[in-house]
Amino acid sequence: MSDDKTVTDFSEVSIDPTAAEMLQIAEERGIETVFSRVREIKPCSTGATSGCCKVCAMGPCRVIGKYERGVCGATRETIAARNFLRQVAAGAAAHSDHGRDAALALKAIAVGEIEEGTIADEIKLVRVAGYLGIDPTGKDVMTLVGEVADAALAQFGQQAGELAYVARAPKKRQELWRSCGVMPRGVDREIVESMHRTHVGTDQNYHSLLDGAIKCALSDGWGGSMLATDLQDILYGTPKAIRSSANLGVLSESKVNVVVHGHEPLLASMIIDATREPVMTELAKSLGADGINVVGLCCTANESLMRQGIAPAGNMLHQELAVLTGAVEAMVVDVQCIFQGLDDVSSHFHTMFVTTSPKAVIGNSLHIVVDEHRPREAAREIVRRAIENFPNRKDVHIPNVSEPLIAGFSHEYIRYMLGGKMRASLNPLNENIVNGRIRGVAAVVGCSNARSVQDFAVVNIVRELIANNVLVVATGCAAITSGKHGLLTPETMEYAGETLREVCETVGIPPVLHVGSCVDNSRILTILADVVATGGLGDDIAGLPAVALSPEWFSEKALDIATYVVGSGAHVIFSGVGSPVANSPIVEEYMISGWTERYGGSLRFIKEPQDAVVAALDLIDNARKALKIDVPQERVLFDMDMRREL
Ligand code: NFS
Repeated sequence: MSDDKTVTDFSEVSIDPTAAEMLQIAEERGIETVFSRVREIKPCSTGATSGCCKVCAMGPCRVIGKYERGVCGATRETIAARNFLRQVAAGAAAHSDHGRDAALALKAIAVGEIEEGTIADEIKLVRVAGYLGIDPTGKDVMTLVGEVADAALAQFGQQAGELAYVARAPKKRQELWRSCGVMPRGVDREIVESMHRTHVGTDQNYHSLLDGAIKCALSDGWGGSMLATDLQDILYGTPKAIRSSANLGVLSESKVNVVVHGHEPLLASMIIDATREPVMTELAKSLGADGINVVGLCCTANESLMRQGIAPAGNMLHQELAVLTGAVEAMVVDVQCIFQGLDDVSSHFHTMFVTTSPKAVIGNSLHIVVDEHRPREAAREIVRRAIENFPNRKDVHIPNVSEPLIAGFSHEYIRYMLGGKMRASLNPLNENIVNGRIRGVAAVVGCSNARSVQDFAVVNIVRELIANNVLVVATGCAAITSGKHGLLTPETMEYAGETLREVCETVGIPPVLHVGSCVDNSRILTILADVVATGGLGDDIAGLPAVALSPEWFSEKALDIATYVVGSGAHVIFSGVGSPVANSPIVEEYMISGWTERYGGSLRFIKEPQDAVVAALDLIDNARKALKIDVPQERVLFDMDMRREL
């Protein structure tokens, strides 16, 4: 990207044509956005690389250049690893809190606190009860809901032992976690311990700090996030394939537009329900609108797309752009990835900026809490106010751009697609990996970052991977990016390599599968564990021809996800911005070779997308070689004894 602040060729900041269209409006009207500020503010090179330590008041110490230690004697390695662990802990806290909130919502339903509270997937409820060690026999639904909620909540506060969900990982992995001392005990316990370890004068050995990062992240991946996914499926339904479309063109010229943005599905589902009430439609019509249109942003978009087909208006960098259309009556947000800049951009339009979480009040937002105690009432109030705001619209400019997509590929739905209802399984996937038609699997996950050209890296990496016969699963903003650029349809097969295309045509799936939101990266862990259990590809996640890429990462949650994926045995490649631990080449290298040796997975920061693809293909090919499937051969099927052993 050019550093010239006067540049107005907006195609330089995004490959999405809607961005240029909307930023032109921002410039004409003198409205600041993330895209203009990113040109003004240079990142601090000391902070960006972890050269800065600010955990005590003898500093902050800038341990760069000739300095090798901070005032207290902390080395570059300690400082880099300590900062990294703090970031992982923040990410794990944010992600796992979804699981807690979902458990609290279940609990509120069980005790009758939520009016009209319902359970969408009773089959999943029974399965999750099993994971949590609850016998569902003879229990009515609400009793079971209450017990599952209590058991889930107990996972957060558990002080000793092991998280219940680690039993879903391959046996070999569990043993490795025990022997490395990183088996997570309780979700909150590991996050608190991480904050303690990183307090000044506590853990000061980078190996130990980075083991702490693995343990903390595992408590989210195989704890908080996995619980969030499961409990949200129970509450709102387990996703199955669903059609929709993505980009700013999903906003309506003639209807009241309500944008739901943030992360938790409670808000979106309550808003959607409220808009469907006849009284609301009548009110909208009485004020000159054709109805009410709910669209999503960020991971709230993914949650409501997967379950209700709500169209995503865009990924994280689209939040201000949506308001710039002048067509948004209400921007309703809950938690995470919400720019404070939305407050200012909204003030230039009639848009009502509504915050709804007690955890997140932003600037001068209108704060109406939608929590598990009064969700419907609050949602109705927001929708009513949004409708009443419709007559205040002035100039509207909605780009006529959107792409169709298919989403909803939960682990359960992928099994169903591959094996049908009676023989749901991952067998065909494993067979096609073994016979080489599918070279490997890549998870393309994470954010969009204004420091890189919006969407460029994700789109190019996804296209290149499928052209190389790598099946892609996508989550988070990377999934929305894929959708905006038409990569989530069966027609994407035209970009796929010949053998991957054959498989996708036979099974009837696109070569890029939308697997969900960022907490749904836990679905990818479940798929990987199932691939191992299905047989023929080794006895651990480590060694599978699978790799994860986060091409445009920006948040601490992305670092948390990367770390639990590494701890689970897979290789992760981040691109876009540089390594957050680059001030310590020793730590940077340890995350590659040290973690590979210890956990079988690694974390690399490779700035250029094309180099990231080369590295990903190398990692996949090396895994195929080690599994001795680099030449096509028949798969060894596991018999019952071997499966039991697993
Ligand atoms: Ni993930 Fe979702 Fe997007 Fe990144 Fe933010 S919305 S939780 S952090 S930016 S993918």
